[in-house]
Amino acid sequence: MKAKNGRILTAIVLAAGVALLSGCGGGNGGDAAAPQGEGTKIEIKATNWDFEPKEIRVKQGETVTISLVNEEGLHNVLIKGYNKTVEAGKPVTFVANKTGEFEFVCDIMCGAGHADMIGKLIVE
Ligand SMILES: [Cu+2]
Repeated sequence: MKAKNGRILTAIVLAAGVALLSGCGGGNGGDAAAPQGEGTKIEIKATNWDFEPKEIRVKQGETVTISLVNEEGLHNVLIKGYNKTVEAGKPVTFVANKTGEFEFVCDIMCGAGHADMIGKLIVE
């Protein structure tokens, strides 16, 4: 009788242990659109009043990290269609999941040539 009770107790302890382990491991599904790491790094340099490069080409599904360096003046980069705003010193990482051509512009009133600051993100 004693031995049988002991075995039941062992079974309960084991079951509890398994439940605890499986509870810890799961739930790591993740969002398919969430970027994995930094991906392709692209640095845009802004001057009065231009971007360099003005054209960026990436592949659909590619993870890209876009950063901005203001070499002259105060600018940012707004990528239309992706709705991403990159400020100097604050890189933005996203998955280029939509194909097409997306204009990027300066979204800070930076002076006379503000409207000329236009570039293109091409996702193919
Ligand atoms: Cu501007």
